[in-house]
Amino acid sequence: MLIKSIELIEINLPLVHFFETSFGRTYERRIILVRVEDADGAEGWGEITCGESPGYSDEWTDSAWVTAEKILAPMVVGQEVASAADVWNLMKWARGHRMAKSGIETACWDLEAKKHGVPLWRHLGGVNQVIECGVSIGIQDSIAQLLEKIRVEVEAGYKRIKIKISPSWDYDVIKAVRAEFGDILLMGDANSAYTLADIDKLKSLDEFDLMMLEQPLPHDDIIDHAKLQREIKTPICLDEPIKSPEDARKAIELKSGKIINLKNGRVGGHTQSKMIEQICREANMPVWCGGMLESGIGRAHNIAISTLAGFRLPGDVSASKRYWHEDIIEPAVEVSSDGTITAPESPGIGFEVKRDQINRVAVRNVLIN
Ligand code: OSB
Ligand code: MG
Repeated sequence: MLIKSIELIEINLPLVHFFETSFGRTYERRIILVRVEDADGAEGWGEITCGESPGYSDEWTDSAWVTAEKILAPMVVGQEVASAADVWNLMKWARGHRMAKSGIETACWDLEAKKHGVPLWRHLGGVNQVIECGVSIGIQDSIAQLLEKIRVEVEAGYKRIKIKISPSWDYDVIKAVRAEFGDILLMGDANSAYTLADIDKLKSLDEFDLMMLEQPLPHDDIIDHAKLQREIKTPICLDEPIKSPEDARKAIELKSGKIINLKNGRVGGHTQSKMIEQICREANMPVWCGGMLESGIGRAHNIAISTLAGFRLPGDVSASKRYWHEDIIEPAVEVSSDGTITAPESPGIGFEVKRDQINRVAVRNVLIN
């Protein structure tokens, strides 16, 4: 493929319900979409999944925009690539900025799958066309509000419930959820809100039989997590610190946790995700697909990667309507009453991109050619 141009489009989409984590609350997403076009006029779509502020990772909308426009897109435009798997290497010289890279890289995978006329999930080597879905529920204004949110999702059929926790929203909250919903598959995600000094509090959560505790300790740590894992029964799931296949290898070697939440954006795209999936599968470490409050385009890429064999637990991949009044793809992502999504059979991401709707919510765009 000869990559002829890359278009970046920022869209602003208000969330149906605010989303709060231990690092802050979001009401509206500022999402960068990536459209790549090759010399034959074929197109592919990707999404840069960073947040509006550098709370989860050091990338955020404005930093990713300028990096993609000035540094990364020029490394790819005008290049002839034998396959989408080589696009990562074109941008490798630049350190970091994995979410910006992922937006471009995943768009090239969509483009390539469309040119071959195959669904992206098969092109990536996926084996499970039907994927299991969970939900991630943010910190709410009250426990009653949280219980109501959980009820809606349990009744919708989702396979597991993840709640965001923090030192001021943990023990009593989880206790109330267990009292109300019994032995549902339940987990907590702290987004790095604790340190080893909180070990007694974290130990006390063992009584709730959580499926896992996601990222309790600092965002860049895999050493203290290993210490903590030796002290608690609940399996630790790593999110923020696993940015590369090497990080995954080291976390496995150190026994920093027992599960990895794998996100295309955080690791730099499908090629890196595939490498991490393989390392984890060979080490018998389950992975599952995390989410970044994506629009339909990022969501479609998450569905595709979730079909790989190593994705053995329900992911944070859920229906469009939980996030958006109107998604930018057609059809919107829907979850069946048994809590699953069936990856589509049509070529590429398998959903139609609604360019008119994108134009209505776009606030800026730029073409690099
Ligand atoms: O830690 O997994 C996380 C959203 C934004 C930033 C970080 C995280 C999340 C989620 C939401 O948990 C998952 C989703 O529903 O997209
Ligand atoms: Mg997380």
